[in-house]
Amino acid sequence: MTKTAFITGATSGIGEATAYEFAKQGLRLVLCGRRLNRLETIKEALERLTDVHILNFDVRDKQATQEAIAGLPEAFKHIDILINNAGNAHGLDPIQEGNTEDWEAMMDINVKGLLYVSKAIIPQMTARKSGQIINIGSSAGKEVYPKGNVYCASKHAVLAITEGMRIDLNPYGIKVGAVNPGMVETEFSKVRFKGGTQANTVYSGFEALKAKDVAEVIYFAVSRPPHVNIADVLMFCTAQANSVTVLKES
Ligand code: NDP
Ligand code: 8X3
Repeated sequence: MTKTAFITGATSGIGEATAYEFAKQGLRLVLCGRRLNRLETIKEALERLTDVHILNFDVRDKQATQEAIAGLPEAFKHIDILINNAGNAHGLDPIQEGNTEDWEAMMDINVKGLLYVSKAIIPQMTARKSGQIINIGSSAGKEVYPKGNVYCASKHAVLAITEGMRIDLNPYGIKVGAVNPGMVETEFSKVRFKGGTQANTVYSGFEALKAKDVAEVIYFAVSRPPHVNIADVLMFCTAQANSVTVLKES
């Protein structure tokens, strides 16, 4: 039977690339994000390959999240795979200079939003005793780097939530894992620096991961046989050794 995958943050970057990768493999898709025009364009492109439904909501809004998922049409209600990807960094400041609105955005989207989406979808997985959840963490969830403070905290939380989910959902046979990339060239830095010029140099002088590189690993995880769960993946581009060690051309 064709599986249905629910991807948050599918309007750009890793989420969009995952949608393309899954569509190529024939998975039915529910794609989410706040930018409706992007969702519509992606749906139009992918409908040649698979069935696609789009949901336009902000993961910070608990009620909108619950209602969007509860209102899914019959053909898309049965969700086999949840990819919790929506998220971003907001700002890169030492803690003493941090902006509280940036802090709230990161905790509300990366942590609470992931929980709201999961809460709305997990009950059908426990009822069926099957399903798979992949949370997109980060190398920033494994180590803290200068000025990363609250973004790193949000991704450490994603890792803790992933481990907690894996334990609590173990009796139900639900697979839970995290894919944790290092630097990926997406809209991420444009969002982090609010469109400022700092974003222009983040990926210069080396070849960062592409969104497709991460999407391929996510597809690998969801295409394993029933007895195999990819629990945790840390992936970097070759030039990156950890959060602060990146070999750049001078
Ligand atoms: P992008 O900025 O390209 O994509 C972020 C996605 O999240 C967009 O589709 C955006 O959609 C969605 N999103 C953001 N805020 C909300 C919200 N409040 N409600 C619903 N959707 C939202 O960045 P990436 O693809 O790089 O990021 C995807 C994930 O990967 C994030 O969790 C990020 O932390 C993680 N990551 C990124 C790395 C990188 O270097 N790029 C490295 C490691 C992890 P829209 O704006 O339309 O709502
Ligand atoms: C994104 C990677 O190093 O910019 O999660 O935090 S990093």
